[in-house]
Amino acid sequence: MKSIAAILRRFSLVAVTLFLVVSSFVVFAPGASAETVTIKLGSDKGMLAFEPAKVTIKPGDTIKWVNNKVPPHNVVFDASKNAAKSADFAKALSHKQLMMNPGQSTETTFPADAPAGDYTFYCEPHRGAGMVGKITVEG
Ligand SMILES: [Cu+2]
Repeated sequence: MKSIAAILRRFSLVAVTLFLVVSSFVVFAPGASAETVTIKLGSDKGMLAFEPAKVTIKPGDTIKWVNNKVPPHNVVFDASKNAAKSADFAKALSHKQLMMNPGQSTETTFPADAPAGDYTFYCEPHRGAGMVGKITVEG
């Protein structure tokens, strides 16, 4: 009887472990479907522009910023022109550190609870030259 109890206990441990593993997949499944969109800093033709300059994403998606032509560049989200109406939120999305070398990259992930709407961003050194872009987060 003792050995049967031991076997049952072991089995239940395995069952609980399996349950936890499987349920964790279920919980994180929506995160796995999040996408990564690449935006180049500096166009292939050497223009001071983001390429593409306008992107539509869903909450939870990631923007991969790839330093391309005519560096240095950075990414700063406009403190006032953002759907979250929050300078702190804009700051959290930004990458102020200048990227000096082509091929360098950094990422911005929009949180799953990011408010829907437009988020304007720019490159500090080239803002005056029109290096500005917009992310639209779908509701
Ligand atoms: Cu720039």
